[in-house]
Amino acid sequence: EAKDAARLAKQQAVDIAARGSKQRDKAHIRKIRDVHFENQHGAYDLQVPYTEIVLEDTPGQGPNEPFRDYNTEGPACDPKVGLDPLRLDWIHDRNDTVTYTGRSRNLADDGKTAIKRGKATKEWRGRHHEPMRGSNHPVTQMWYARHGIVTPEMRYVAERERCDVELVRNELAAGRAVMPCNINHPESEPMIIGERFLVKLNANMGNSAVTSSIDDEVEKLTWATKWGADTVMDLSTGNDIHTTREWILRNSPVPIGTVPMYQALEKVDDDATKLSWELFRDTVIEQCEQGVDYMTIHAGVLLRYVPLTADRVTGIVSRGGSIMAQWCLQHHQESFLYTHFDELCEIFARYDVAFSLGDGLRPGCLADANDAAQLSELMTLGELTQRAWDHDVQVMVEGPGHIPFDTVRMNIEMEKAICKNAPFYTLGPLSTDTVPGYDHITSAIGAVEIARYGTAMLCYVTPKEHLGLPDKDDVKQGVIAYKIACHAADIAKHHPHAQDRDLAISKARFEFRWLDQFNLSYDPDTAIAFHDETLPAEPAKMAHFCSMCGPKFCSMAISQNIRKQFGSASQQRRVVSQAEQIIAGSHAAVEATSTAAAGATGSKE
Ligand code: IRN
Ligand code: FE2
Repeated sequence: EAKDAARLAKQQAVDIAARGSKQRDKAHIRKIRDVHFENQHGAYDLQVPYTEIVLEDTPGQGPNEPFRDYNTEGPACDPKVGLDPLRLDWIHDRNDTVTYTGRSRNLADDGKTAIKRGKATKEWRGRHHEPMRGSNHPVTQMWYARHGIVTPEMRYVAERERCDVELVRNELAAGRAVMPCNINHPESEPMIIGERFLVKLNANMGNSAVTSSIDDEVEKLTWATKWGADTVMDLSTGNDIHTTREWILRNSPVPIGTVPMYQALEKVDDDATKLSWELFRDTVIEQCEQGVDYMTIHAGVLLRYVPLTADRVTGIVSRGGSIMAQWCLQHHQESFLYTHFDELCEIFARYDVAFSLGDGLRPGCLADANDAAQLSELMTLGELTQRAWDHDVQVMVEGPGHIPFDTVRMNIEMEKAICKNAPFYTLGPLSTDTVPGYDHITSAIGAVEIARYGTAMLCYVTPKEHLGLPDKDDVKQGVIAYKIACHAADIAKHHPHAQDRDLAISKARFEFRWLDQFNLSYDPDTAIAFHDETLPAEPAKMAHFCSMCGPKFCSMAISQNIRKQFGSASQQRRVVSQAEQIIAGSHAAVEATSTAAAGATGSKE
């Protein structure tokens, strides 16, 4: 009997969840805004996606405007076909690249003209772009920005961010923002990371089992972007690493990041001593050709910094950082990432890959925070930032880790000073080490603080951090926790329009427009499910109460009644000002009495 009850409860939960996501899909309408744009290279119709959240009428007052939301989901597609290469024409029209077939490095006989405007998916598959020989300038958005060229990519993000395109160009030129968009990932929708723009969130995809299918991989990606991930890092290791990444890239509307060191280590059977610059370089080029948009490079882990971690409680907690530290010690040599950094810049400049300078010596616990190892590495990252900029290569800088809350602000301010305002990209930071199982929360607390003072992108942490590989639900929990952190920071920064959503949902709440309240949530499914646990009947979606306080004690219902009784706002204000006069009058009377009393006794207060 107990088993039956449990089964029934489970079925009910499933039904409610299904109803929730159906409700969400009905109200969240994907839309396209057509933006006409011309520059020296051509004329374009940019189709910029956004979501419209349809709202109900306010009873007695009329319709409510749909709410416009930022959307990273991209158009849905068949994973085996992949997305349309939206940026292909933009890239070709710049006339600074050529198209090669496959990895054979043969120039496609028909060159770029073979790919017809508009219907390029099939033709694009199996090819990649290289800068044109003879055109000796970097093909990076930073180079274009610095040369006064406004690209379709810049115009596209200006539309998404609802800001002036000149702000976009200016921030890119100054290095205060990055737009990771490899010329070999034309399927991606341009997205910008910088302090002056909406705070972004990255979701990491974990190891993929050898058996996982193309659909599983794409499913994980779409799941993360459905809940609002702005970029995804593919941290897969294992035999199928190249193929897995191919599926992800061809289906990803968001920028994709990797840590190429993981694949390099795979190639030498996990023996860090066997790593070499040549092997690493070839791995990087392989990923550049595939279309990876940004790469974590732990080039700040120098030989002389490694001993600084000897007395730490948790040593080196970065995977990439520990691999490099091991190599440096075993070879008694400076890191090849550091000694060959300029060559890396030259490679990145050829594909417009952005650096994410890794924090290989980030603190792994509060006790190790802000120590000599962490700060020495940061100084080196500052130096490398400038070197990348000298090559017109885009850079962001990775940051901690675990740090006490009161030192969070200091961390972003140090990064800005040392790395000349290059965008900061942080892992949380976790504000305490004490709650495994809840590290999406311990870290989201630190994340809001670091973002409000200027961190441009937050790397999510899931509830499984320190415990195991996150599953689908953990990914969702992590993304939602970080959506909250990003949004709270946007509001704290007084970012234009940031608070609009709060106003819309609060009005809906006060007016008992339950469906609107659900649909305006970052997670409508959970909101509906929680509401329906106690009041599943359809009429409850219009009721002037919920099961929290019941019908008689709903403060919002009482407030509405007050309005009805005392009428308009001006009437209410009159009542209040009368009350204030009465209060002021009585204060005066009290004062007069006490002054008289004081006078009588001669005391002076
Ligand atoms: C972000 C900020 N600091 C570290 N991260 C992310 O951590 C980084 O982008 C990557 O996705 C992940 C793992 O990096 P390590 O452990 O190799 O440094
Ligand atoms: Fe940790």
